[in-house]
This record gives sequence, C-alpha cells and structure tokens, in this order.
Amino acid sequence: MNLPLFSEVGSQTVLVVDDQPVNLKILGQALSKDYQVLLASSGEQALRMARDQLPDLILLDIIMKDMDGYQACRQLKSDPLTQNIPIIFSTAMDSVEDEVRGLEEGATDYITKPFNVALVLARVRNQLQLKKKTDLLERLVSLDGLTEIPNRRYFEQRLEEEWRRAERGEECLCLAMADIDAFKQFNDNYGHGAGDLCLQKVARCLSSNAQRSGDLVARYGGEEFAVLLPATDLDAGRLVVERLRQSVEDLAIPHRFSPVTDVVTLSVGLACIRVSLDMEKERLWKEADKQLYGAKQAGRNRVHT
Ligand code: GH3
Ligand code: MG
Ligand code: MG
Ligand code: MG
Repeated sequence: MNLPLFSEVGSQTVLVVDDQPVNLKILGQALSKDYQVLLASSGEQALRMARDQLPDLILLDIIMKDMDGYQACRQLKSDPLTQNIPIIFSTAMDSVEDEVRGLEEGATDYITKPFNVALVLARVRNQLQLKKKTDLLERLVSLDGLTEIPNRRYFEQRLEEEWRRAERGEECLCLAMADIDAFKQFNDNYGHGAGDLCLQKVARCLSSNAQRSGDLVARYGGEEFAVLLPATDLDAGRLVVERLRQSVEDLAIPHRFSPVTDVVTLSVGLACIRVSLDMEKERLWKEADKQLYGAKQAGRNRVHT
C-alpha cells in the first residue's frame, strides 16, 4: 500500500499549479533551491500529479480554464489520499471576499498576485514546517512503537475505508489474524528482550512479504498480527497468507521450547467475504478469529480458512 505517512523523510515536495508558464517558471526556480518541485499547468494535471506523487504542499492558481482552482481544491479535499495535503491559493483575485472564500474552501493560506517571491518562500516554508510536524504526529499515532509497522488503530481505520470501498463494488475482502505459536514459552525461556526482537523480525518479515499495493499488515496486539487483503478472493488470499506463514517459518528463529517444531511459527485464521450493503463488519473478525482458533486446535503452524 502506498502509505504517504510512512514514506521516508527526505526533502519536501511542492506542486505548483498555474496556467501561465511565466508563473510556473518564476515559482519553480525560486522553490527548487530548497524543495523538490512539480509543475502542473491545469487543474486536471494537478489532480493526477497530486495522487501519484503526494506532494507536501500545493500552490494552486484559481483562475484557470476548464477546471478552476476551487474545483481542484474541492476534489483534492474529497479524496482520502490527498485531503491532508495543505493548499495555498496563489491568485490575482485579491478582494477580501475572494480570500475568505479561498480559506473557506479549505486552503491553509492565500497569496495574491503579482507575488513577491520572498513572501511566497516565507509562507511556503511555514506551511512545510507545519506539515513535517503533522506527518510526524500522524506516524506516531499510526505505527506500533516496538515493531514500527502500522498499529491496531491504523489497521481499523484502513479496514473501515476498504470495507466501504468493497461495499460499493461488491468486492471480496480478506482478513487474516496471525498469532505466534507458543510465544509464552519463548519469552519464559529466552527472555523478554529476545521476545521483543523476535516480534520485530516477524513484523518485518510479514510486511515485506505482503507485496501487493493495498495489502496491509499491522501489529494488532501482543504477538498477534492482522493482515488485510483488499479485492482478494479466498483462493488468492490463501496463497498470500500461506506464503506469509512459510516466510516466518523460513526465518528459522530458534524456539527449542515450542511443541510445534524447533523454530518460531505462526498460526493463521483467514476469512474472506464478498461485501454487500447492510453486512456487518463484525462477521469478518468473527470468522478470522474462529479460523485462528481452528488452526491452533489442529496443531498450529498452519493456515485455516
Ligand atoms: P499459542 O500458541 O496458543 O498462541 O500460545 P502463546 O504462548 O503464544 O499464547 P499466550 O497468549 O499464552 O501468550 C502470549 C505471550 O505473548 C504472552 C505475552 O507475555 C507475550 N507478549 C505479548 N506482547 C509482548 C511484547 O510486546 N513483547 C514480548 N516480549 N512478549 C509479548
Ligand atoms: Mg491562472
Ligand atoms: Mg495470542
Ligand atoms: Mg500465541
């Protein structure tokens, strides 16, 4: 999954949108000293670039042919992928009413043309500093502190979104619960520190093996991981989840005290539902839990569906 909030912290990116080439040139040159700059000459192009590149800030012209800045702003704000990107309107519409409207449309700031480059740079810098802080907070509330993969809070938020999407398209959704086998014995015999390390390794292994964009692995609690596979049917889901289980076994983390085998293993319960209107999300959780219980009962280190 494309996780904007978990992307590497690097230099920030500003998307400049203006239908006048001369404005793009001036702003592009001024901003490129400190930031990565993307240029778009229409509202449509801006929307495409914003979705593909997820810039940290958008400088948006208002008066443009076809799609004006207000329309572009509204679309950006209604798309979960782009709604948190701050927007600064940069426009020749300089009345107080215009400015009020711009801010009401959801822009965080408003710059009037002809612009003063130093002032533009100062406002951009302020917004980007704020964006950095917001991103950091977003990371902190969404990632698990020990394993640095998404936490339960983030998982449930994403499941909610994917559930609604699946509802609209009557699509299949897979949810798997994976639980480390005999982890109490692991802790009791190797120590809690080794247990923590083991959780980190398993988490890294699971996330790097759920490769399709849209797939999500989270630490759901203790030694339990949740896996979400959007637009995936049961057969495909089984393949993915079996690969995850095998990849953890292949890590070959020694566990001499496991009743299953001599390495750390996972039991996995997989549920798959074709989502339709009025269906309860709880059904998916219940089924995954039930299957996990079945996998444990049947001897562990296996996937049950
Ligand atoms: P089963 O095969 O039935 O799943 O048995 P189990 O021992 O894995 O399950 P149980 O629920 O009895 O024990 C889970 C253990 O996971 C107990 C708890 O101390 C440990 N645990 C939970 N969170 C953490 C953590 O953050 N770090 C460490 N080191 N251990 C943890
Ligand atoms: Mg214009
Ligand atoms: Mg457990
Ligand atoms: Mg367990």
